[in-house]
Amino acid sequence: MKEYNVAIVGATGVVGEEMRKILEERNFPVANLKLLASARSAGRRLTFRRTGILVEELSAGSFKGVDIALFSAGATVSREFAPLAVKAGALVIDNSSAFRMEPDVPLVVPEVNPEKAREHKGIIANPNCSTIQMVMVLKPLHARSRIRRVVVSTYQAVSGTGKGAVRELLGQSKAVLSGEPARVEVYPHQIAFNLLPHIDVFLENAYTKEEMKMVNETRKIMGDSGMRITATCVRVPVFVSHSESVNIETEKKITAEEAREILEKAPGVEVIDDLESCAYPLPIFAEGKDLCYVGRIREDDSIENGLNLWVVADNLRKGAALNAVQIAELSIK
Ligand code: 3JN
Repeated sequence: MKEYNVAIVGATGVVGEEMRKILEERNFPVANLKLLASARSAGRRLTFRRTGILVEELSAGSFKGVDIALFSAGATVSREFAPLAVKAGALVIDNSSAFRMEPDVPLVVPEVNPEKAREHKGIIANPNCSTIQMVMVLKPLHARSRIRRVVVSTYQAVSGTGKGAVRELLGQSKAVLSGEPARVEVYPHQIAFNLLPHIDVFLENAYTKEEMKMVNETRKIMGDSGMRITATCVRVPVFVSHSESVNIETEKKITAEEAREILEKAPGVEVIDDLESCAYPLPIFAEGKDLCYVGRIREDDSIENGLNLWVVADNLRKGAALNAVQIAELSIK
């Protein structure tokens, strides 16, 4: 079997670490793994297949001999270094928002639009975590009857912000429980025992950038520019896994029973929906798992063809690193 030289850019971040784990878990055919990070993290040693690998400082010359570069170091780094990686002959799979909406960059969720991965010109974009888990359940329902409108509210874990936010939730929780003042550094307000209707920056239309990412990316992935979508993104004091309340309106009626049957057959999706035993998707259950979990499937009687769904997935795995590695798997098939 052919093996590939793989690089992870942002190797010491929460998503970069998960990428390294997933490449190993899924036995991706790696010949050589290069771990790249900022000068601050360079020099650390991380393990891959029981071997220590030295983290190198990312530079313009980092991509010589690299076949596949997984980027998870933010949009600024991607904008600067992804074109250099492409020029050096690598396929870039980029987890940032830098290229997602560019017309000649495919935005791919392998269970949803795998065919788009073939159309790349060197860069394939990984969608935002909240978008990925939503389209995983929208797509199979849309295939039954076109979705006209989506109203989504998210409940996003702090790991989506990175390691500093994980430390902040932990530190603030301990402080509050000990009756001490909570130090606020990462978010504009205390996140422990609180929630913040504010993810990424505010835009001129009063939505946040995270909310507009969900709107625009979903339309692109679903291939339906006329789909009406509105989002409210909320940060909650959960460490891992994003949850979403998703309300949809379809052109033709899909009953709750039909929706359950469709979702039970959907790739990468598992239905957890047993009210008698209080079984529904939970963030602490989804953590470390690869599927998107959906439950609380019920008809919205306030409109003619409405459904309500509750969707939960590990934001670092299916929402980021796993989806990127699945794209890499698609690209070498
Ligand atoms: O906050 C979350 O839960 C997800 C965060 C995603 C994120 C954070 C900073 C910059 C992104 C993203 O993936 O869209 C970006 C970005 O690349 O713009």
